[in-house]
Formats: sequence, C-alpha cells, structure tokens
Amino acid sequence: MDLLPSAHVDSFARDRLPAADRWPVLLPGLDDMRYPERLNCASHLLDTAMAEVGPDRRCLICTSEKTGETETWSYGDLDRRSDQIAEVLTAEFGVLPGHRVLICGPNSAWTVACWFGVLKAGAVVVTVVPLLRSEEIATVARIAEVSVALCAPGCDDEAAKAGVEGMRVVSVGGPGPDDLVARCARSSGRKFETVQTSQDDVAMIAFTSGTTGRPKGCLHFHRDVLAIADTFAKHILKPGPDDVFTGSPPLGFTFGLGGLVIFPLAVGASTVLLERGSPEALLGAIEKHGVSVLFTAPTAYRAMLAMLKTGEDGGARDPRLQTLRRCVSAGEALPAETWRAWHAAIGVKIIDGIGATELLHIFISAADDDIRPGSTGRPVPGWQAAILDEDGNPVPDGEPGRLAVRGPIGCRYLADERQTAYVRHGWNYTGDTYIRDEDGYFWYQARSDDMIISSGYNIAGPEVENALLRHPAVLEAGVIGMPDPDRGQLVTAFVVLRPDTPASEATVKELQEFVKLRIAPYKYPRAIHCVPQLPRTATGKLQRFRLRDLA
Ligand code: 3UK
Repeated sequence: MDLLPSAHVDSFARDRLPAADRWPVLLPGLDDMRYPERLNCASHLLDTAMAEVGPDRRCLICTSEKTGETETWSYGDLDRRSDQIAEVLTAEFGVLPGHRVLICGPNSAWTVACWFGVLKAGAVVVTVVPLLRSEEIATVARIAEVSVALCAPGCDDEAAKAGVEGMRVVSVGGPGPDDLVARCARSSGRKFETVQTSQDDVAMIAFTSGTTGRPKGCLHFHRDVLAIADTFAKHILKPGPDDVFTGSPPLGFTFGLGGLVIFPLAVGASTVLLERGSPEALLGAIEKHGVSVLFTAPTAYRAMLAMLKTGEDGGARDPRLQTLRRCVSAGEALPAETWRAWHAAIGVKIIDGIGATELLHIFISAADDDIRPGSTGRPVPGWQAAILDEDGNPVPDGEPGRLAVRGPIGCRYLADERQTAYVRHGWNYTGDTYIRDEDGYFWYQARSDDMIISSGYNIAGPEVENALLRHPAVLEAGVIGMPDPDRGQLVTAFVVLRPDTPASEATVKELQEFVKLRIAPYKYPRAIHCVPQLPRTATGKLQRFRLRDLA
C-alpha cells in the first residue's frame, strides 16, 4: 500500500496499520473525491464552510441540561475555540502530530471543539462513548497509547481512576484554572497554524462497540472523514445550508459523529447537540429549534411514535414535527412496520442505512421514492456490495449469504489479528446475513452469528421480531435462540408490551397465533417473556447476549 509522506512526528498509528496484503480493495470513490495530498479534514471542513456561509453563521446549538439555557456557537466561534484548544494541547501538554488524544464527553459544543482542536494540532482523535467505566477507558487508552484525555465532568473521574500510565487527564467544562476551558480563555488568541497532515494520515481511532472481547480500534484517515460526506450525505441525504440537524447517537459513535457534526458542517448547516438524546428530548428539540434532519435508531422512532399517539386522528401529520424533512435510521434494521407508522404519522420517509465503525459510516441506503420499506436499500454511490459465501463466491439473488462491501473506506484495525476475519478476498465482511433481490435491493436477515437453528431450520431472529412488532400491543421485541435439548435451539421472544396490555398467558398465546399467521409457522416463538424493557447499548443496539441471561 503506497502511502503519502506523513506529517506525523509520532508514527504510532501508521506503524500499526495492517500489512498491505490484509487491506481490503479500496475504490477510488467518485469524481469529486480527489482530495489534495496535504489535507487536514478539520480545517478543511471549517474553512470551506466559512467561505460559503460566513463565520457568523450559526453552527452549534446546545441546551444545558442544568439551566435549560440555549447556547449558540457560530462557525467562527468553533474555529476560534478549536484553535485555542490546539494551542493549549501543543504548548501546555506537549502534544505532537501523531499523538493520540482521547475525547470523552456528552454531545456538546466543547466536545466538538475538542475534536477539531485535536485534529488541527495534527494529533489523532480517540473517540469513546460517554458512560464508559474506568476499566473500559483504560483498555482503549492502553491500546491507543493515549497521552492526553480531554474529559467532560463525570468522565474525568472515570478516566483518572483508569490509572493509565503516561495519560494526562484534563477536564473540559469543569471548575478551576486547570480546566481546558479556562486554559483556552488564557491562550494567545492567535490563529493556530494547522498541521498540514497528509490525506492518508490517521485522523481518528474509532473503537468498535462490540459486546464481547477486546474492543478493536479502527484507523480512519483524514480523507475518510470527507469521504462519508461526499458519498452518503451528498448523494442520499442531500442536506443544504438551511438544514437544522439533531439526533441521539453519541459523537463517540461514528453514526453520531457523521450525522451530527461532519454532514451538517460540510454544507454550512447547523446542528442541535443534546446531552441526552432521549425520545422526549428529540421531540422537544425538533419543535423548539425547527429541526429538519434527524438521526436516530429504530427503537427511538418507535418510542417517539408511542409518545405522539394522542388520539385517533387518522394518521394526520403531527404539527409539532412539521419542519422535519429528512429522518435517518441506522444501527439496527428498521422494520417495515416502523417505517410505515412513521410515514403515516409524520409524513416523512425514513432513510434506513447500514453503516459500521470499520467503514466509518453508511454504505447501503436509499432515499425518497427509491425506498422499499423493510429493505436497507442499494449500495451508496462510491460503494459496491455483494452477497458472498464463506469462500468469497457470489450467492444467487434471493438467497441468504454474507454481506461483503468495498468502497473508498476500508477496515484497518489497529494491530489486531481479527483483521483477517473482517477483510477476506479483498472485501469487508460486516458479519451480517443479507439477501439481495433481483432489483439489487439488500434485505437484512440477521447478524450471521445470531441466526437461530431450530429443528434443522435456519431462522432469522429479526424476522420474528418484525412479525411481533406488527401487533399493536408490542412496543419492542427481541428474539434469540435458547439452548434446547430437543430442537437444538428454541425460538424465544422477549417483548415489551404497551402499558395497557396485561402480561398474561392469553396475551402470549395471542402473540404466538399472530406470528404464525404472518410468517412460516415453524418460526413462531415457542417461548415469550414479557419484560419492562430490552437491554441496549449506548448506541441503541439490542444486546442479545444479555437477553440470554434474562431468560
Ligand atoms: C448493524 C444494521 C441492519 C449491522 C453504524 C451507521 O451501527 C453502526 O456501526 P457499528 O460498528 O455496527 C455495525 C453493525 O450494526 N447495523 C447497522 N445499521 C444497520 N443492521 N440495518 C441497518 N440499517 O449488524 C452492522 O454490521 O456499531 C451505523 C453509521 C455508522 C456506524 N458506525
């Protein structure tokens, strides 16, 4: 793999890229994606936006949970504060190009400023989702050999407790003169001379939100950050400078980073950052700030729908959400049922899209009239997707197989043997079982290792979940295979019922009959447990291994 000369003084990240023969095939991308050899994605994004919409244009809108007050930063504010952070990092903490700086905080203006400041200094951003415990922080900080951790109040205690040798913990937005915000206020106020990184210098290390085993660090280049805006955002989402974005995914999850920072800033739009993106908070923010573009997970769409259901208004558009123009769903499959209910209530066609931390953002999706509800869509311009078997041979349309994708961004784990499991035959294997239909649409079946095998049948849990979700009493459903002496695995469902539905034997029977009428009867859940809620990750994914413990 021929890489351009690096601007990193500390070559840690480049030294730990996988060997050339373990890289996936990288596609050149689209015509307008020939980036300059020297490219710093942070200053590129800000400079481009300021040239187009001006430095006074509003950029970040944040509401404090404590005071309820709204603070707005312009593009110029973000540029100036990230300059100050870059200056403090280099002058006071000795950060050099290529050093790793961890950012741990809620979705807030200062978290975004840290992201830009670290990159302007030529350092590598290590992102984690807030709420990580000290041991988890220690694990990623040791893998990435982090030298400075920028932590919002709440995260800083955990980071300090992590006790990582060589890692200095700096609070951001706390009291006292040593806090980053106070240090910025004392800085010179001069324009920071952005480090002219190479387009293929590592910009960030994103850790997988995997539920088992040691987290994997995914190395992403400066050009990759722009590539997600130039593929999914530009060709599917199509935002404009007047759009107002919001959403729930944390900025430490690349779904959130792209949807709430990179995509709005790439077009000079503004973004509403919520510390806690609960369904209530999302609804409130949409109404208050006239949000037009929403990023969240399927479960949040369902929760919002349940809250909006006020009366039998026959599916009229809810007036509180009339500014919404674009809704994006990712992280888990979006059931056709959820899509239809949202369309009926809000009048917006949700854009489903599958993305992955390894590939930074969304690579299969569809918008507007191209959408087929229940399908993820087709490869995003710039990307290719195929259904392959274990040996890399194509599987015929209509039959399930492994989803394999390639595009301008590929999986590159930081010094990790598991690279050879994700990248095979030049393709990125996402670990999902999909079916492609003859029109080229991709239909999610299940995570490949979650396929249930019962009495010799292959059953995809999500198909059973979707059937359950069509029942009006079911708010959430999770279906797994439980070990069973007779059948190998027993199709077992966990459901959250509407508050007015009793968790009785009669309800269970009714749900079983309901499913049998809608999908092949052998797939019906032979056991159903009614639970108050389903276990989910900070990124909105069902934690199937925890369902197993619930039974
Ligand atoms: C699953 C989906 C069906 C799928 C992500 C958008 O989720 C993201 O990244 P992760 O690394 O997980 C990747 C895995 O999640 N998945 C995601 N989206 C969908 N399954 N339909 C979908 N629409 O198993 C995939 O392999 O946490 C999503 C953008 C950036 C991301 N990092």
